Amino acid sequence: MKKEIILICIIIVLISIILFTGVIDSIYLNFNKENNNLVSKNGFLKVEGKDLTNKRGDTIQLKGLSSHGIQWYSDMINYKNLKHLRDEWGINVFRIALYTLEGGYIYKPNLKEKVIEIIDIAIELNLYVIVDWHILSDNNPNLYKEQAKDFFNEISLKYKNIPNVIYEICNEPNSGVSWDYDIKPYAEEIIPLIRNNSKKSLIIVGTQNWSQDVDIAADNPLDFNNIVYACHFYSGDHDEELRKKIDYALNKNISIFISEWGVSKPDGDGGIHIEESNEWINFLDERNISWINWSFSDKKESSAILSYYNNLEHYNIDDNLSPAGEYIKTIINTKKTNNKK
Ligand code: DCB
Repeated sequence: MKKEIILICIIIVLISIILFTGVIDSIYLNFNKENNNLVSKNGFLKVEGKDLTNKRGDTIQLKGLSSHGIQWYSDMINYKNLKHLRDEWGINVFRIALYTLEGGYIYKPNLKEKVIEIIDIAIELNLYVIVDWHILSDNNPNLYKEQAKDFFNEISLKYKNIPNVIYEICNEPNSGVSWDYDIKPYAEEIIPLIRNNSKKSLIIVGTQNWSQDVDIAADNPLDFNNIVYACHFYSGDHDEELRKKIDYALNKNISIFISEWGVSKPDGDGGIHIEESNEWINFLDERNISWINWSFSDKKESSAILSYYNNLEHYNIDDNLSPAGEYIKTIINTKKTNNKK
């Protein structure tokens, strides 16, 4: 008799264990499903006045990381790490910086294959992904306009009607290049070409003065829908004065997107500036402005998120964060990420 009771007790305990772990399992699956569904649920992003919204018109704020130049720092951009950044950091977007010069696409057109590889990973992970035509020392986007046209034509045809893919057509025009006479006419050629292939795609347009003079763009905006204007800042130098330009632009009802910012000085180095970064993040969160941090790389400079990367199979990026990386991880994680919408 005693033996039977003990046996029954053991069976009950076993059944409870199975049931209980099953419940845990399904909670876990549900949580993961939420994250896995990001782009399927939100679809093509749309611009409504100054707001970025999902396909149903709910506002959405993207937060994520930018690569460094993929001609130099691409080892760390793989499925495992992007999945980790999505699931553990809560990023919902990744930016691919395709430099034109400095050993970039103009010299190495096969970098396009790398871009495609990363886009495909992002699509598999249900993340938004930005294809950034990273002009910099070529300060005028018209310098390599023909190459830009071919590139964007090809990519937007390949990813025709895929909502994950966002196009950033000129990173940072600079050195006296003007919005009215250089950048706007360039955009007026590139945008129709992308939209002809993929009519709902969101497009980010760089602005004059290293993508800072969004006030000038706001005074003479593009005549297309679903356009966001890039504003870039580095907390080591940029402050209230630049935030005022953003508010000016928002008051003119154009949409601003921080497609690149860093905790450092504008050269990517020079220490991390946490206090000013906090000012910026509060400002952006209050206005639901999307942001992308520079950079997901292990370059020895303050803005890089990784301190060291050794490319081992079992490498864990969280064990190798720089001070910038530690900071960025907390600010992506702790604020509303809108992944739920
Ligand atoms: C931007 C660029 C980006 C650059 C970062 C940080 O440049 F879009 O490519 O990244 O901001 O400077 C840096 C890397 C460095 C690298 C350098 C050249 O972090 O490792 O050596 O690119 O490839 C800005 C942004 C703002 C300003 C100036 C620059 N500004 N800039 O306000 O004056 O000189 O590159």
